[in-house]
Amino acid sequence: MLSLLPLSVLHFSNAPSLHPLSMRGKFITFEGPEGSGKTTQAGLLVTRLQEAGGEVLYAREPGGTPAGEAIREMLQRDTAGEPICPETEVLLFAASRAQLVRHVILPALEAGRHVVCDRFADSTTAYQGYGRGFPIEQMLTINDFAINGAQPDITLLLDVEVETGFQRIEKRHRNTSSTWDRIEREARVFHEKVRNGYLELARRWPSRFVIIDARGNPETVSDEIWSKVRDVLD
Ligand code: T5A
Repeated sequence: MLSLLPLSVLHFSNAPSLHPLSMRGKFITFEGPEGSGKTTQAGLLVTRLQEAGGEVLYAREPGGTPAGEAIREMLQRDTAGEPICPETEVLLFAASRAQLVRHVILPALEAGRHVVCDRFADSTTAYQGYGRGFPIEQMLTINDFAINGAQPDITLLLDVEVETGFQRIEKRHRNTSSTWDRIEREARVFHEKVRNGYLELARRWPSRFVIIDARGNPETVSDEIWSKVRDVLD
């Protein structure tokens, strides 16, 4: 859900400019289980980065390009007209990502913009790898092919109990009359595996991942995120 951000997935605050490699923008990704507050926090971070004088681009996954948004519809809303098999699901997420990286993320970073991405490759490892049970190393190989070297400088893992996340989503569905999407409808045990998978990934790459306790109010969580992101900007 894009609650705090304009419908457009692109967030250019100024005209494009070219920078040497040393001036590349920072690539910041948000990860976490359903309802952990990624979209809320991504919006708050974009504002803080802009207030600090940065040019920032916001993107989300799946989606963020015309092709990616079409894939998103298929994945979220079952628009394919047939059940999506798990292998196809992996490849569709990867296809959306490959397009986003090449058409949006890498050009923005090379132009000196920071990129804030609402989910990225770790989502595939967590959901399709740990959640669905595909071999983790296979997921990592597919991710590497899709991301073309675009590794995040920092990954903010918003960690919250599955139950808490679902209470938030439930409330949002009640307030906005929206409906549960295909992956939200998965059993709680699937979402527990996803959460634990994320924590495993954070143990595997401690220099890239930062675990954020996402149970607090949005302002407290945002302050903690900002203190971690500032370390990367310096
Ligand atoms: N997926 C995605 C895969 O399976 N594999 C992949 O490779 C990729 C990329 C994407 C789905 O696709 C799956 C994962 C997902 O199931 P999505 O619609 O983009 O679907 O869903 P999510 O990314 O999960 O986004 P959500 O909107 O569901 O959750 P967020 O972004 O974590 O939470 P947010 O900020 O929208 O907040 C949810 C609600 O909680 C409130 C908000 O106001 C909102 O109503 N809230 C808080 N309430 C209390 N305290 C706080 N601190 C709060 N922060 C937010």
